[in-house]
Amino acid sequence: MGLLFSRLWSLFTNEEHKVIIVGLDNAGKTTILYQFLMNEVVHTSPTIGSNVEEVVWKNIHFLMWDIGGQENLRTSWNSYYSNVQYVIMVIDSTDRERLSITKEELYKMLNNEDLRKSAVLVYANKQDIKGSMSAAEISQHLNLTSIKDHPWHIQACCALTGEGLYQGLEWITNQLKRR
Ligand code: G3D
Ligand code: MG
Repeated sequence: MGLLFSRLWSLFTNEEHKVIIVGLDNAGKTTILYQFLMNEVVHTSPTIGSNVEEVVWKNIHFLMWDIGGQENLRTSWNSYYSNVQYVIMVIDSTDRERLSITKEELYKMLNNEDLRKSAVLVYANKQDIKGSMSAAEISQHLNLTSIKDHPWHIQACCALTGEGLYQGLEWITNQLKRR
C-alpha cells in the first residue's frame, strides 16, 4: 500500500532533480549514464557537447546531463550549473597523471556560486583494472576531507559491470531525504 501511494504521489508531483556528470574525457561518464538508463554497456564515442537523459530510480526522477570532458569543452561546464542539485564527478582511477587536473576542476566547480547548494558524488571508476587507485587514495589526493561547504561522498565503481553505481545513487537519495 505504501509503495502504491508513493508511486501515485510521484506521478502527481513528478519532481525532477538535476544532476550533472562531469570529469575528464575517457573517465567513463557516458558509460555510467547509459548504465543507469538501460543496465547494459553501450559502445561510447567521445561526447561532443552533452547527452541528457531522464533516469528514474526508486520513483525518483533525475535529469542527468553528461557533459563532454575534453579540455576545450571544460570551460563551458559552467553553462550547465543552474539548478543543479547533484554533481557526479567521474574519475578514471588508473589515470594518476591527470588526477591533479581533476582536482583543479573540482575546486573550481565548488567555488562557483551556482553550485553552492549542490552535493558532490565522486565515482572512483575503473576499479576492475589492475593497479587502479583505491577510493581512499583518490580521496586523499583530492583532499576531500577539506570540503566543508558541500555534502560529498566517494564511491568506488566499475561502470562496465555497474558495480558500485547504485550505492552512489543510494547516497544521493539519502541526501534527498535529509533536505
Ligand atoms: P567519457 O564519457 O567520460 O569520456 P566513456 O568516457 O564513457 O566514453 O568511456 C571511455 C572508455 O572507458 C570506454 O572505452 C569505456 O568502455 C571505458 N570504461 C568506462 N568505464 C570503465 C570501467 O569501469 N572499467 C573499464 N575497464 N573501462 C571502462 P573505449 O574502449 O570504448 O574507449
Ligand atoms: Mg562521454
